[in-house]
Amino acid sequence: MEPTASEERHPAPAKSSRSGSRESSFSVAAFGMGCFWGPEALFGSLAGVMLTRVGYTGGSTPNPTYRELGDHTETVQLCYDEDIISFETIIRTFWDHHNPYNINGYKGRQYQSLLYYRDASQLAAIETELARREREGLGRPDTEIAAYAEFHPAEDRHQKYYVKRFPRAVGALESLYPARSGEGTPWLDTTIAARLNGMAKGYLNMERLKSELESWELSEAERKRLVAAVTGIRW
Ligand code: MHO
Repeated sequence: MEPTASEERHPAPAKSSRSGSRESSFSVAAFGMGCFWGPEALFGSLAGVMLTRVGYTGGSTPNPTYRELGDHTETVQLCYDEDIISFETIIRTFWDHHNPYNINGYKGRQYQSLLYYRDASQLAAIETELARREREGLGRPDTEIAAYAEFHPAEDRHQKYYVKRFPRAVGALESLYPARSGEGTPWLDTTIAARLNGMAKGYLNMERLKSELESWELSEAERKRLVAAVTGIRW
């Protein structure tokens, strides 16, 4: 079966959201924590994170590129399902996996610790977590915390950087999501690519991925096809 529907490309979780419409429980946030390759793999390995994308945010320079970043910061943007992963878990992962102090010394805003939130409930979770960290003696991070503004996706070569070191994994993704004319590289924007990118960096193993795949809302035929493709990869 051809995975043409975008639902299949971005498999939604089995659990439906509170309001009944699946998409309504998806939330977005963006994180700067140094070179964006690693954080994309880290967050991409987490169940509940549906899509990841690296890009540039936080500055005012129009049309930033990797070479002409201006005052922007390298960030990873996540789309996640809050019925599966809490924002609290995401922000703890964020602060536990980079040094949010003192990082402005070496590359200016490129590697700024940055957190872009989208709504009031995320901001409340951030304030709770900041208070908890202070109580535990971790101090106040230098993280720039702001309401979501523009996000400029980075060049394709920076997307899913680690899985691209494994040509057979890329081959499997290409066969699952073949490019159609004018579509760019469709596999880049899939949940399975986010997971395999996490696996390429060592954040996830095949057993965990296989068990997570059991909970994805897919037809059995599609699930079998996905499992066969990922377990068949010789890394
Ligand atoms: N690893 C690179 C940084 C690339 S990242 C997209 C370096 O060491 O310069 O900033």
